[in-house]
Amino acid sequence: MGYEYVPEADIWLRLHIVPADWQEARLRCHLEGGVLASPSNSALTKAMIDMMSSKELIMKKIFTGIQAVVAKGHFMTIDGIPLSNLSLRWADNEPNNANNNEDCLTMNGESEVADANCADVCPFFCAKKSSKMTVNKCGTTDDEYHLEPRTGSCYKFHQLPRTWHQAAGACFSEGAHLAIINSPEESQVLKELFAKYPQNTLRVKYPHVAMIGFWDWNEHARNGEWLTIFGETLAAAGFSTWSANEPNNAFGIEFCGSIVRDGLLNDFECNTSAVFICERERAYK
Ligand SMILES: [Ca+2]
Ligand SMILES: [Ca+2]
Ligand SMILES: [Ca+2]
Repeated sequence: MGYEYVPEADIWLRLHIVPADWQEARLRCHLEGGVLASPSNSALTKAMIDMMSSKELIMKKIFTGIQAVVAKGHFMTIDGIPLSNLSLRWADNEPNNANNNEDCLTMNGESEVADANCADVCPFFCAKKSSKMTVNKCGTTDDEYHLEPRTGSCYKFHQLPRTWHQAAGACFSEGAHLAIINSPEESQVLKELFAKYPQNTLRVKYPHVAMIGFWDWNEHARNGEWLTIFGETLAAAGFSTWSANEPNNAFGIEFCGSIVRDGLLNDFECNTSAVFICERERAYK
């Protein structure tokens, strides 16, 4: 999963080289079951600097998990440690709160911090505590994945609603993918999984919808080119049975794939949050 163990800090650390804005960085770490990392002790700071150096990021800045959430200049880590408790050095001429819009903290390769615009994009680190790292039979440390003998895949039902693209990212960050139905039997498996979460237990606007891994690749042309996230047609993937009166492209904005309670396919709005199902094939890493 890209994490390296840092024994001196007893923590797992992952460097994300592809830059993201601060909110996105925080979300990405959260989806991985970690937090946006901060240089909160000298061992961790050293490990971060070493990893930046090995990836030739030493000249660049990374986002830390330190933000001024409540009031200007009152910086604290995501887990609530105030900046004043950390022994960090400001870079020259920092903090300057440029344009009165610098509420997120970056760190450079010399472990100097600066305030920066949260909408800038920077590489970042995610950190995970060392405890939850026992691998189960789904090949993951996440015990919400359960092996289904009928398909040989593991599935996780996400009750916390997300948009389709966020859901796809959440599955990928778990070493999985939004579920793809490869047989009528797998449709039945997902139907039974969905039934374990009855409508009245889900806090979501559309509790009859669970997003899965297909979408309209030609959404702007609106010609209904439904492919799996790996680019196969539904027929080639092994299942293409739509629910009654679907796809209906309701309101002209349904370009993402889901199932409904009968386990059959439905088109759904990409930008509306819904529950979703991730699939981990044991061969898939
Ligand atoms: Ca600044
Ligand atoms: Ca599948
Ligand atoms: Ca629909």
